Amino acid sequence: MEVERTLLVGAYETNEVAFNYSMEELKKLANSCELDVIDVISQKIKTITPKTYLGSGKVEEISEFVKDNNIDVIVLNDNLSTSQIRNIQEAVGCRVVDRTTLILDIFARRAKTKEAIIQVEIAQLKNILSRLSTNFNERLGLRGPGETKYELDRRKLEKRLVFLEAELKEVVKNRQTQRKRRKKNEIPVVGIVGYTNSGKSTLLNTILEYSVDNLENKTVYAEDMLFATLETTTRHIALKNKKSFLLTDTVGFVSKLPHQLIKAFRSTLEEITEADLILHVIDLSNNNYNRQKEITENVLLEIGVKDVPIINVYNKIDKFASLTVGEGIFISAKEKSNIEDLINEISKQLFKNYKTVKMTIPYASSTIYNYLKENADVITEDFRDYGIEIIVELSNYLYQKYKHLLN
Ligand SMILES: Nc1nc2c(ncn2[C@@H]2O[C@H](COP(=O)(O)OP(=O)(O)OP(=O)(O)O)[C@@H](O)[C@H]2O)c(=O)[nH]1
Ligand SMILES: [Mg+2]
Repeated sequence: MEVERTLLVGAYETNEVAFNYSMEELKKLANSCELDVIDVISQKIKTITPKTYLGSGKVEEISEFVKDNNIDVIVLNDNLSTSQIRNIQEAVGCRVVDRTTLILDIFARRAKTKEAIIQVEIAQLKNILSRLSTNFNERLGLRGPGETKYELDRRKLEKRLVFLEAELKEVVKNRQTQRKRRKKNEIPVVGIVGYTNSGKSTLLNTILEYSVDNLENKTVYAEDMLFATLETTTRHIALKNKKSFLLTDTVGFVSKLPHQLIKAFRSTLEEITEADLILHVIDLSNNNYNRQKEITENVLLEIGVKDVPIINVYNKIDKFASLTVGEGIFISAKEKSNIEDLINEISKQLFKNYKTVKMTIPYASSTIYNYLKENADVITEDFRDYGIEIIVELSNYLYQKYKHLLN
């Protein structure tokens, strides 16, 4: 495929620092889409021009640049209305896409599992439909045949949307059954969240190395690119003392994440809302980490995370020296620094309700003894005439199950 020559265009009203950062990020997003960024045009504006977003002088300048440099596509930093996009397109004479469409495109390229593929197509369809319907309304009464075509297209797309949503439901059902089964076993779930490229998948891989059973524990894909991960992966982490938890890695967040996308990925993100603990990974080496942290916190609220405790995990300390930025654990997932501190903090939070108890197990019930040796931390054991006396640390689940044996 030929690489498209791309021009990035952005405008800002006040905050230049934040704007420059968002343009840098737009460039990374464009690169993730394999667009060849030729140049960047920015403008400080007083007010947005409703018709073309940018002022007419700027639009003319862009139009000339497009001709002189054989630009194939313009990527706008903001999300514009259909008519704005169309007006700019007509003025500059090349394809124009906004940030939402670009992000959806990246997701479409990365999606591999059936669930992710359906979710992305749903978000794309909704994006197109929202544009089509405004288009349709605008044209209503103006032209004859065009409307009928829009109307037909819209029906077709809506039909496809209904079909996909039903299919997604099916796919998701299976995963939910698995989740329920886990819930029954009372293994706590820890969700890793954070801005894209903050090091979530690397952290999952690193914590895996600290797991004492490493049987089915395959590592996940981690790479220096935006949205390397689109699917949710869960791994079992077994600690010493027979304690264990499930660790879940999932899709990252980004500034101005399209709303349709959050909605479409609801089932993927649901795992986070049901987690027992969240690790919020923050990339300290990024100048804008505070803003990224805020954006992540806002998305968490949007997807309905309310009562889940959160540990802030400041990552990439190997690239950043000062550690006085906030409450949390400071690690390098890549260099594997302070991972034990993090695991201790995770344990402290997850297992704070565990009780250390003394119990006597009759010899006739030695299967219980065997079960506890396998599944709980048996601290002392004493073989008496009347049974086995043990001191053991129990989860609430096991405590309820065996409290009749307590001394
Ligand atoms: N220097 C340094 N680089 C790190 C560290 N942790 C992760 N990285 C790098 O950061 C990049 C992104 O890592 P990932 O683990 O893929 O990040 P992610 O949060 O899963 O990203 P997405 O899945 O794309 O949202 C990779 O190039 C990692 O090698 C760290 O502690 N130090
Ligand atoms: Mg990842």
